[in-house]
Amino acid sequence: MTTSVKKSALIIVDVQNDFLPGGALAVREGDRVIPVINALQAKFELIVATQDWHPADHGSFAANHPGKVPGQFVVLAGIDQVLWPVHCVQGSKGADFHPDLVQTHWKKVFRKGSNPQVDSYSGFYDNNRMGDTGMADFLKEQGVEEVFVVGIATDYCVKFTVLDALSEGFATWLVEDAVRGVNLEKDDSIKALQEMEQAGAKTIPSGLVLQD
Ligand code: VGL
Ligand code: ZN
Repeated sequence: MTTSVKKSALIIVDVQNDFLPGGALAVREGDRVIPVINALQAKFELIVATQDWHPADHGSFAANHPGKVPGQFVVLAGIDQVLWPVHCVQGSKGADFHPDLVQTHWKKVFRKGSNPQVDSYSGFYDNNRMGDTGMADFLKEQGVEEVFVVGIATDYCVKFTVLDALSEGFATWLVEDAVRGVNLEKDDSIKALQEMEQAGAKTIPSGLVLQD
């Protein structure tokens, strides 16, 4: 869609209760993406979602590193890891998708972050690129050439999903009003958008996608 005839997929990243207002790792205005994403879904034949899905002993939780608090760093799987509050624990309400998010036409959900030893921001690969959710192969088997990425958080899981989508050869669009960021530092989302564009992603407002 949108100025091309490539087969497209919508990738909905981590629209889970813990990332929404009132959640354990609440993203400001995170809930605002929901009506936008619901409208967009009507435009796509192929929709997939990612779900942050951590065991309680996950190494990205500050609570699992005595003396550490969220925002501090440790080394996890050889990579600098910022520590988070406990969030998206497998089977918890915080890990559920928001009830207002329409799920009826999803083809598949890709869970990530289940290995306690490494975090997984991208919906494709763990942060050390060892674990693979299978999403790249799935999309390729479906003939997808182009992906539109939406959801939370612009500066973490959305960004790394976009960068991996590009590295897998997908033409990649970021729907700019269908994402929100954590912004540990106030410009993180803006920087993330610049990084994604530099890597080859295109940004587009939802209005243009809906018009098509
Ligand atoms: C996310 C921080 C930790 C995200 C997931 O979905 O962007 N951020 N886990
Ligand atoms: Zn997480």
